[in-house]
Amino acid sequence: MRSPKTILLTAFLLAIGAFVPTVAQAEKSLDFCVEAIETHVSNCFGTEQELTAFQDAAALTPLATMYRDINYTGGYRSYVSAYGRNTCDAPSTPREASSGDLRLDKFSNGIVMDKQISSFTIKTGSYCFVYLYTRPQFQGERFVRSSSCVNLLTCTPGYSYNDAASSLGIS
Ligand SMILES: [Ca+2]
Repeated sequence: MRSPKTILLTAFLLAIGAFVPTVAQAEKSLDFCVEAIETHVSNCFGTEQELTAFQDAAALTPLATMYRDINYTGGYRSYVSAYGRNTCDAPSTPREASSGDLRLDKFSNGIVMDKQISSFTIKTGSYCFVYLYTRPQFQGERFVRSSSCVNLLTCTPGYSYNDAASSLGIS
């Protein structure tokens, strides 16, 4: 018997499938992405308008967004729950959202994310935490925060994690 989660995931994947032809037809660079935090499935588009339309159609609210520059500017990459949740469930899933190697991920402006993140937002009331690691595969120094950080040069006392993250988790 299928669990409610399985049914929800199936519905989500079907919703994604409806957009696949759009992606396949586009010849421009598809760097406007939203990534499902549990499955690591990314949906990428050529413009912010296409990305926003996709998120709206699937009723997706990003739980966290990473930005290349401070003040939530520059290129960005957003992360959502594949199950349509508006909250994180860290107690049962320690690292439900993750990117073990940011050299493989790009911001919306096409720039590789590794050692470039300078600010991030966490959806208010989501109970999500962002974990930044200075080395790939969740190794090295770790920075943890439960609220948005407008400037990684200043929101860490002592040691700056600006332009330092090589992997990240959200939970
Ligand atoms: Ca940066």
